[in-house]
Amino acid sequence: MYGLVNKAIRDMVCEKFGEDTWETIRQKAEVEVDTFIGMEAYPDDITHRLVKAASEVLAMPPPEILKAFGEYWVIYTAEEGYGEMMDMAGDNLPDFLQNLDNLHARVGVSFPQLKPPSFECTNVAEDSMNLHYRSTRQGLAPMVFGLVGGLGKRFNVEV
Ligand code: 1DX
Repeated sequence: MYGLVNKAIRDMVCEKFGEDTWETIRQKAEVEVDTFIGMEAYPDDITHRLVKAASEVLAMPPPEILKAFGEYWVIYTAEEGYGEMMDMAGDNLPDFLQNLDNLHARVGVSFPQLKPPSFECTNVAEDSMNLHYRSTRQGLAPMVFGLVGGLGKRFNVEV
């Protein structure tokens, strides 16, 4: 995954628990890199090791780490250079979710190593829809609950 993801994990841990906790997690994960480059692709294994180590150090199950990270990602990317892109994706929850595949397609033009997940919306009604998440990656589904929750906060709607 692009370094932006690992950088976001690092910044979330540092923000919520401090640099020392991050250092403990990084060492437990046997990750050599400390300063991830956002636009560089890293092996997915690094991300998975960081999540596993964070779950051990923080005594939280991995799905909870992933959920918290999903919420954080929505705020983080809006503040770390992708605010305009996020604004363009829609100004309400259903529009945003229906535009996610386009957003990823646009990112993928500049960053060909992106492996975008797909979010398909069906049965879109006034205040409900079915959201189908498909990914080439295993194990990240709990993050999607956090992502959608983060979007709910962004658009001031209950999810
Ligand atoms: F509901 O893969 C709201 O590396 C949502 O299954 C869901 O393959 C918002 F570094 C720049 C860059 C780069 C911008 F410069 C990513 F290249 C992308 C910013 C999306 C904001 C997907 C990240 C693939 C990396 C993936 C969970 C789970 C999608 C993470 C969340 C808006 C993003 O994101 C899975 C990769 C961006 C960028 C957004 C994602 C890769 C999402 C959302 N994904 C890279």
